[in-house]
Formats: sequence, C-alpha cells, structure tokens
Amino acid sequence: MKALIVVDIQNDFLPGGALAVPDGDAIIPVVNRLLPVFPLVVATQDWHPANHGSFAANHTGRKLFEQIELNGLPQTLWPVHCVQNTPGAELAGALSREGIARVFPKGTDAGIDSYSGFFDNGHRKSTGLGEWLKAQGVAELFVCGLATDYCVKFTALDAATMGFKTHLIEDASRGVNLRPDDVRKAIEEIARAGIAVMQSADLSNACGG
Ligand code: VGL
Ligand code: ZN
Repeated sequence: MKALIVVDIQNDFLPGGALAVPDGDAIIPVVNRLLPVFPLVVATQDWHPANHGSFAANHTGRKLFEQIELNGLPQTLWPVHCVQNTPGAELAGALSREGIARVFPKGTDAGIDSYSGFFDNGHRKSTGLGEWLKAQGVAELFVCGLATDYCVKFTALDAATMGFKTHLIEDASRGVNLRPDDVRKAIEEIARAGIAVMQSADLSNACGG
C-alpha cells in the first residue's frame, strides 16, 4: 500500500509563525488536493517541551541559528517554536484534518532534537511511525511538508533507510534556506539516496485527477 506523510505543517512554520518557512502556506492547497489520492495519510507534529535544548533562549549567551553541541550531537539553535499545547504547535487550520489518519509527535525529549518523523537525531528512539506504517502494510511512501532542508529531508532519508520505496513531492514542500542553497542541496542529497523527486501534478495525473 501507498501512504503520504505530511511533515510538520504547523502554525509556527507558516508566515507569521515563530520559525516561519518562506512561502510555507503555499503548500497547503497542494497538500489538501493530494490527501484524497492516498488510501492512508499520516502527519508528523513537532511537539517540544518549553525547556527544549534546540531553543536558543534555553542557552545563555547563545545566538539564534548558532551551532552548538547538545548531548554529543550537533544542534542548530532555533527560536522557541512548536511548544506543546500552544497555538503555534497546532496543525495549520487550513489543512484538511479529516484526511489524516494519525498524527505522530516528535521532539518531545528536551535533551535531543528530532528532525525525522521516524527517529530522534541520534537514532536512539523511534517515534513508532515506521513500525506502524509497516503494520498497516505500507511499502511505498510519499513525503511532503515543512521544512524541505530539515524535517522533510530527514524523514525521507529515514523512510528510504527503513526500506520503504520513497518519493519526495517537491512542490508540496518548502524549506528554510538559512543559507541560500540549502533547499537545492537537500533535494540533491535526497535524490542521491535513491528517493524519487517528483511534483504533485505527476501524482494526480497518474491517479486520474
Ligand atoms: C523543523 C527546525 C526545527 C522542521 C523543526 O520541521 O523542519 N526545523 N524544528
Ligand atoms: Zn523543532
């Protein structure tokens, strides 16, 4: 079976949000059109405690977007975002929730970040997403959402590593581009991992609209 993973389409990643992805809201109508094309859709939700180690505000003397080491792993310091039970952490209001079977939270452990929807950045703990998808009989995954150069990239790479036939839907994703070439480089890295980079129109055409 095929499934769609919708990565982190949350208010804080939309224009006006705490960690806004440029043009991030442009993907919502594209994703809404994709939802009915798939027999199964899951979403990931960045879901941090307020004391999360990825927040610059939790490290005195550190600046936004600086690189530090957090419990032995490289860590970019982000603005406070997607704090559990705050409006910024909610899935975007314009996203069609009824098409989404299950939501998998990630980044819940204050000591380690989790860009991938499958594992934390140290691959220490699973979120349960991969095991659940396999139990549903899913063999082929389509990944889209925010942000192409972080959570979408690492979700797609882990999907491929877990043995799913994996596709990235490029125009249903947007990136942060902290450095101007980050999205382009992320897409190249994704393609090098054997993941098919495609556009939403390819899918709707293949599925007859
Ligand atoms: C993300 C940075 C920090 C993402 C999440 O969803 O891509 N990026 N937390
Ligand atoms: Zn985060």
